Amino acid sequence: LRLSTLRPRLFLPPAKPRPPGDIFINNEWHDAVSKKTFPTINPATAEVICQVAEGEKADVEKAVKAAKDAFKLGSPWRRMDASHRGLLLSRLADCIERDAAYLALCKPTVVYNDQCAIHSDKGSELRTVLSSVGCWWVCRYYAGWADKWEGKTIPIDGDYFCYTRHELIGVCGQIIPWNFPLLMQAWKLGPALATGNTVVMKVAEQTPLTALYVASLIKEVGFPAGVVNIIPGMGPTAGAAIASHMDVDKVAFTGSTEVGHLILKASSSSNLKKVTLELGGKSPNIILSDANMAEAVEQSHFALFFNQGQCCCAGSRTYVQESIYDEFVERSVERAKKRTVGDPFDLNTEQGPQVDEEQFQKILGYISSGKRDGAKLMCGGEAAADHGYFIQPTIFRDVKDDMTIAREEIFGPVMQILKFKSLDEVIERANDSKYGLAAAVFTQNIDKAHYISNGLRAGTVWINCYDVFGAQAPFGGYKASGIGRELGEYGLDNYTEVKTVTIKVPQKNS
Ligand code: TXE
Repeated sequence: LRLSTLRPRLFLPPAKPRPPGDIFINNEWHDAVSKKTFPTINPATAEVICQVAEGEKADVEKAVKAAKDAFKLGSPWRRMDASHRGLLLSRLADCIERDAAYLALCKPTVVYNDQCAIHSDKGSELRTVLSSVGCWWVCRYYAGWADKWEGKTIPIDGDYFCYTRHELIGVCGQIIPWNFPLLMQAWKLGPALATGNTVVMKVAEQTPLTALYVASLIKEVGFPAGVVNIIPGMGPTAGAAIASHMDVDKVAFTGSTEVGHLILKASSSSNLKKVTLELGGKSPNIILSDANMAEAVEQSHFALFFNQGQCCCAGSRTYVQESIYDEFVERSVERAKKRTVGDPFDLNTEQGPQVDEEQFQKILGYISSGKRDGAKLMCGGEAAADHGYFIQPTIFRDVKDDMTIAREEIFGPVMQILKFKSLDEVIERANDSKYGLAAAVFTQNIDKAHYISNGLRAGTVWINCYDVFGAQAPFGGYKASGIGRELGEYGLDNYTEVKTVTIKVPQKNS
């Protein structure tokens, strides 16, 4: 993606008042049944961008009915060749790639379904948005799987022929967060559609706009009506209605651990729908004394500050071996002070605003708690502008394991640097968390790297790197960080029922 070629596309018409009708059901746009709307806010200015239809239970009912109808035997979607499902996903990837400029750069307007939407509700810095527009890779990856997700023939005893079919689960509820709106949408839609399911997705109330634009692309590429339905709305109303719906066969959720508990409860008290969860983290990032210092400092900076720290797998407990602790802290502070905070649409900006006022206040609260608990504030610690939700890159040293800032997910640009002596000690301390999403080790000693990696209770371990993702490699959490895996072949399991078919045959021969 060359920015120079995209620039002309920035000169788009000014924002028009948007007509209502942002709920995407049956490939059509609907008002909320209640006619309610909610404002979506530009976090760089704290100003309202526009109003968006607010879906609730009644809208979820409509969407689930559409998804259920699209899933009926004999429907165009059920009759479609698997290879054609793959083709549609692949075309969706093409369209997202084609419109990457709109999705990533458009502070002004984009058109979807003859309406205008403004795309600055996330306020992420441009480079991050550009990388999350890379969600087309995920769609393309799963497009390839559509006609390759094969069952088996199984040699059971007796005069029988036995095989398995990998079948769709049915209506899948998908509830996504705001920190990577496009990526989260692609991570959920890719495997669900490749395996032939239908979808009712609730997008985060902070970031509805890009998801709605993608809805218009879903229609454009020709997915049959009702296969994908997208509802902007609030968690306790629209989200909860999906999680407890008797006709939703599976729910996939990414968000807070607290809401993860609610989703499981809703499943257990409704129809025991299958549940996959991708929840919070407090990921340890371990720097051994033999690590390449410059590389470790830069990668640890990236591990924590990437996407304003709003990353479930942020390296938010930086454990540094004692002999290099002071130098590491000093160099990390130097790096953090150089971090450019500002206009998220300026290419030189490294850090934009936090997503909303709630997150902004929550992070400032954690900074106060760090100071109160006796951690030493080395830089930052305050709001970075007098408007919008900007926070200074912040570093604490002398952080102890029992401090709140070392135990809870801050989800902001606040780095905790802890000291350790030995490998076994750091493994034990790293694992002493309710979370287990990701971890990293920096060392030049491969034996130590393996020893620590094998000892860590985390779904992903990076060695001498951080936040390296591939559509092909699974991602998900141990412990309270989640249930199930997304991405890769493993991600298909979560959207598949396995049916065993056994046929009596006159005589079996080996
Ligand atoms: O999350 P919520 P919030 C963490 C991070 C952050 C904290 C709170 O620590 O500071 O969670 O963020 C929907 N039934 N993560 O409040 O509420 C909601 O509308 C059904 C980590 O934004 O969990 C949104 O679509 N759905 C995380 C989605 O859940 C409900 C990413 C996430 O919102 C619901 C985001 C309910 N009762 C936050 N209540 C990650 N793992 O990446 C809310 N929702």
